[in-house]
Amino acid sequence: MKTIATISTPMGSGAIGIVRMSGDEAKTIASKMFDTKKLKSFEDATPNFMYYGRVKTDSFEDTCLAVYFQAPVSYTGEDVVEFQCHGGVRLVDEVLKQCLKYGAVIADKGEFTKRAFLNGKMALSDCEGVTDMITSESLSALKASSRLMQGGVSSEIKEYQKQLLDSIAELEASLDYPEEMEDESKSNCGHVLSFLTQNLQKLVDSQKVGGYIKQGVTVGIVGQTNVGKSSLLNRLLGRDRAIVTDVAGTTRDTLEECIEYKGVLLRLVDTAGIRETDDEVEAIGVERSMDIAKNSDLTLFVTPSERPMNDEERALEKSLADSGVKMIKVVNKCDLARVDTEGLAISAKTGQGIDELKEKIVDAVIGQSIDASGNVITNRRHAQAIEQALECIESAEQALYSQPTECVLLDLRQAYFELGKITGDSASEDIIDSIFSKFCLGK
Ligand SMILES: Nc1nc2c(ncn2[C@@H]2O[C@H](COP(=O)(O)OP(=O)(O)O)[C@@H](O)[C@H]2O)c(=O)[nH]1
Ligand SMILES: [Mg+2]
Repeated sequence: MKTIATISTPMGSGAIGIVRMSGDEAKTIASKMFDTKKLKSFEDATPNFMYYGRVKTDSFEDTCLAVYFQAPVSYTGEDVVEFQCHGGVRLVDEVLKQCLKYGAVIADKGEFTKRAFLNGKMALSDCEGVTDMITSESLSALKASSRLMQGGVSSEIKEYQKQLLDSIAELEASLDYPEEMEDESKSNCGHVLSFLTQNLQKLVDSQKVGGYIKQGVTVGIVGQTNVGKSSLLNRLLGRDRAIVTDVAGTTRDTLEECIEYKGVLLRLVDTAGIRETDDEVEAIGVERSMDIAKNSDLTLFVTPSERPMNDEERALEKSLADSGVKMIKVVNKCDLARVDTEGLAISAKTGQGIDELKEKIVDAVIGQSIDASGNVITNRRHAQAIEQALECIESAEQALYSQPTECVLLDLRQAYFELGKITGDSASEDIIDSIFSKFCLGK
């Protein structure tokens, strides 16, 4: 394979800019353009050792650090050289050009990681963890992707593949022996299949939480006018973002702001108070509020504490509950008279109950799963492969005592194949290319 080179730090001026090469020629190319007092030639570089020296291009010279990683103990599994130069846009460009001039070719997006995959350094799902980590917006997303990258998911899947293989081998062997042995193998296989179904189903179910972790949780704040929705948004944000007045109908449009709580990204959406109105603009706002109320991952239904819930509020609460909306009933202004007590008492004014509310929000959508050591599926592609594998396993279970063993074997092999799409054993070239094309340059 050709030696590839690219700039691995973001475009722009910075303290340091890194130019990286991977491939058989990396060290030879580096030795033509980098000198250090420590070595006669960079060809003699000790692996994993940082050298201070000068990088020379046709147009200029700079002081620079260089490091060599020897195959297979490198990110890509090939010989790798990294130059850490001063981080000027033109500067790193010139260094890269020099690498290309001496025979390297420019790397595609994600090509370093793709080579790591092709050289067996990482499973495909581990590689996906790398980009997920880079694009993580919250701590929980970062943790889940870091777990993915470190092989949490791939090693679990590989374990299930191993169990499938063992079952396949046992069933195949039993075909050559008398019937008693086939019966025993079938019974063993039945146990393995129900174990796999249970565990794979757990992974599929974790998808929902996985989505919350990756994309954040949308929290709609809804209720009638003047109940303190905008004040609650401001209090949750810790700053005055939304306009608050005692004029009913102040908020007309929806307004979204994010906070992070316990590592989870919460997308808070303040809405216009829901009421009958003749005002055309406000009416559109009210329609949007209903949309948010119904389509959020979680809805905070706010009522004021100084009066009992009125008929419209009860009707609204019922209609939301009927449409399956996940809801927390919040009673605001509890610093005033306490008449309505059906819900979590808070005060946007004094801050009372706010921490408890945040806790409840995260608890309602993520529950205990966030810190659990279990793997969470955050990737649709992985979920699909597991769902396919589950279908095959189910079909194998049905066939086990009603069809010839060969039919069962077909299903088991297909299940094995489906799981292999996650780790990359059986992913098609198209899929692999499309995954790496989403990587950033230089990764
Ligand atoms: N006493 C008290 N007043 C509040 C509280 N929250 C909001 N208010 C007042 O209620 C009025 C309406 O608040 P606002 O946030 O605009 O309500 P919204 O229409 O639901 O967005 C304003 O005068 C706020 O100062 C609270 O917790 N306690
Ligand atoms: Mg408001």
